[in-house]
Amino acid sequence: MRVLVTGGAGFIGSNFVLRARETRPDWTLTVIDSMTYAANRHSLAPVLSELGGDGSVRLVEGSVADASLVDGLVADHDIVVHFAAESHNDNSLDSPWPFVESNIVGTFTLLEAIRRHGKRLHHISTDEVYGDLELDDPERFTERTPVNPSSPYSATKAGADLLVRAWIRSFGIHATVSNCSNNYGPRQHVEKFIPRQITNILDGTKPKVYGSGLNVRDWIHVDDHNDAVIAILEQGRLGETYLIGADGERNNLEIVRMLLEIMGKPADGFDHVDDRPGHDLRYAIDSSKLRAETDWRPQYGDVRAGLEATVEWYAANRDWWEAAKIESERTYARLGR
Ligand code: TDX
Repeated sequence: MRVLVTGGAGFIGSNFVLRARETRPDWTLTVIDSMTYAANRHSLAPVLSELGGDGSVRLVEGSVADASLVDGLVADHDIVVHFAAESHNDNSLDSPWPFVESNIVGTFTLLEAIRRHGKRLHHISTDEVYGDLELDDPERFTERTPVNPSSPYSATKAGADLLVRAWIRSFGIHATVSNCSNNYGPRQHVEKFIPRQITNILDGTKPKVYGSGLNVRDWIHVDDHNDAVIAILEQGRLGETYLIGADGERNNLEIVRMLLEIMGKPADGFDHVDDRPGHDLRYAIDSSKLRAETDWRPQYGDVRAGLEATVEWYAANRDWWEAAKIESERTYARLGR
């Protein structure tokens, strides 16, 4: 099977490429990535010949919103796994247009190529499209929860999801959608919560918690997410949406205290900073449908074990993150967070 991975030099996409290389050696993988600040060629080092890797993956630099480039690539592959997106909420509050362009125009461009060439699409999305839950709400998000996004980022992801659903219904394209909860793991950009705090501690700076820190996220290790995507590709029903989650609900204070403890620092060694405008309170995923229809089960049952491995990765890979850290903290200083 020839698989085109959009956004394959980003966090989840690059981990998907490495995971698929390991578990599906018969697949041919091509990456298209616009190589924005959020991408890192070195994430793909084991598979890129120019970085001393085995040369098993081709990296094409370009945007998913580039219709002629996308048309040629889609024509040459059997399936497209669409990770490419602008993904950081804080950036979408500061500058929303790149989110509309990548997430909405990019997904539209891909859908049109998929329709022309009769290929299969798997569209990667987020639980944020459903808005947020109260802390004490007994319900979790399911595939039937109505979309209700809060931020420019989540609105563009909800828009993209709806485009995919419309192309399935109106044009009969072969596609599936997955909405996953918060990912963590190696190769995540240091602007995100967990790597920002790990690298702060490694740099001798205190972690920065927005507002009260009582906001809850449903954490999943990136390899568990990508194994679920592979399960949907192989066992999912065309036209369906699947929610991916690993029952990893923790509030931000619990995560920061766990990181401080893992890294041998006092549990109260963090700062509270200004809250994010419109900050979603809680996300929580019910992944019963995925578990009923595929044999996928998360391998990292325990968030703490996953965090320990992630801390080790950042400690051992300073070269990978150091330059991005300087840029990212410059942006946070400007935003006052
Ligand atoms: O320094 C920080 N301090 C802090 O308290 C940062 C960067 C974040 N936070 C909080 C905000 C959130 O409650 O931590 C939580 C997680 O923040 P992010 O890592 O920015 O993730 P979130 O906004 O929850 O969105 C993430 O999960 C869903 C991804 O960035 C999205 O792309 C994905 O769709």
